[in-house]
Amino acid sequence: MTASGRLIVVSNREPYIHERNKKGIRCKVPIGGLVTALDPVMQKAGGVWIAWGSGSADAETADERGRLMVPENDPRYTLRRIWLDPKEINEYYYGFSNRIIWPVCHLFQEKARLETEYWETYKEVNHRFMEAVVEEAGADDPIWIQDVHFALLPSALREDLPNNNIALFWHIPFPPWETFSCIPWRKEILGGLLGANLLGFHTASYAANFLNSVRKEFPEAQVSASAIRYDGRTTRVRPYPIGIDYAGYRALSEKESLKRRANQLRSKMHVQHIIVGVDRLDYTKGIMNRLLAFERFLETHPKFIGKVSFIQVASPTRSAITEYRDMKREIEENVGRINGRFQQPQWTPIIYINRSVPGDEIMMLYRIADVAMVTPIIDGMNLVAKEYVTVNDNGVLILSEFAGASEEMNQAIIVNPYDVDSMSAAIKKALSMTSEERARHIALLRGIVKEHDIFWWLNTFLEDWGVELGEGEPAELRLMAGTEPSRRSRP
Ligand code: GDG
Repeated sequence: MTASGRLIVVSNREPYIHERNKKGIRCKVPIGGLVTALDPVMQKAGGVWIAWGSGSADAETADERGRLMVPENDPRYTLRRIWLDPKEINEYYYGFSNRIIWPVCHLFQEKARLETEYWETYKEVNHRFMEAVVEEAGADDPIWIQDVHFALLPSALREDLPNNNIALFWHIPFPPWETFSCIPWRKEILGGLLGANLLGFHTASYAANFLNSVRKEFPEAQVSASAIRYDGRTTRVRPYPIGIDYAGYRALSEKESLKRRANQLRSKMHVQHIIVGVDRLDYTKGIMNRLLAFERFLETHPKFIGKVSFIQVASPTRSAITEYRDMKREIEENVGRINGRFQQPQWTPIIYINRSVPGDEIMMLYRIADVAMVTPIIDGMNLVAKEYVTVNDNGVLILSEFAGASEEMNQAIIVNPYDVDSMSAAIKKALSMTSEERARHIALLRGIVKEHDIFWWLNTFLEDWGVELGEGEPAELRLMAGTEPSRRSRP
């Protein structure tokens, strides 16, 4: 492996968002697996992260080219923000990414809105990002593109950067060709991806689905079990199951203040058992069926009435999209119905939290929950499953067989998220396990998460990619080399 230049990361969501409110400007770290996973990597490696500047105070906290150093209190790398207008946001992000690629890749074809304007704007925005990458990248800089928002970027970059090492990681499932092919622009999307030297997916089956789609759409390509030779270029295609910052989560979970607050919360709840679910409020996450399974459990095991509460964090996401608003209404109606059916003056069956909860409170919920239900209908990986077993010392994980995480974490209680009865039985099983059984269960799962943490994922990916990252130059040196300090305006 040879030493490489600076790492250039491209993603839709930026890792630091500046928002203006009545009190002034606040810097937020957005929720979601991608930023959770990649920020520690960039903090270690340095480089440039190019992303959509989505915050109301993003422009005033960056320089005239949209650049600033992050994180604010310990600047380690450059964030280059790209500005999108409302039409672009609507058609490229909410439209193409979230109403075409997202539902189709999660096997919800019937939710896909195959609008040509979405495709046209997606192409334009990919072109804009391409220009920014060309401006930022030197000839030796590896370019790591994140996710479905930039499928056209690898090929688009080849005109100006023919020899750069380009990789793309696809964070969601890749469906079978029979499903993917409902997208009219499927060939252009696949062709765009083939500009990369390396394509990563969470699981072997997603990688196999991608390879098979290329076989179907590009019969002239030579496709092996892990590589494609097409148009004079080789693209390697491999599975890399993403992990979490295991040591970081462990350290947090062992903080005395967190333990104390968690114990206080637990004792205030006056129930014997707590079950937790933590998800973005997305139709892929299986929240509705999970609530129905909890209802079925109370119905069939009435001795648990008054003794177990279900805490569901459903953090808001993509609420501009009709399907998300409809699903939210349906879930909230059912929370109300189930609570109305079972509630007692001293006890609430389902505690439903529909806002973004601070990270330390999520940790507390993980710690106090005897059971975590991670039951997506389908999910690329699912980091919540990994976070829970890392933070909790004596709990039980109920995991969907259709979450990418179930490939590695098959010692969890594995369920079919469509099957409400079997999920209800899984709750019974989890709540009946002895403390020793639970301790063994969690230790086994934790071992897997520890072994395949985010740094394992990163190192395995980089090694296959042939990229070696330095420790990152000190921030001062990079400032001298041309990055303007951000113009902070504070009231
Ligand atoms: C994609 C793929 C893949 C959630 N609510 C709150 C909150 N969270 C945090 C969790 C976890 C993350 O967000 C969600 O992780 P997922 O893995 O479920 O991610 P997606 O956003 O669906 O992302 C997924 C991932 O990419 C990585 O490749 O695993 O399959 O769909 O970290 O803890 N965090 C806080 N408040 C909340 O209310 N603080």
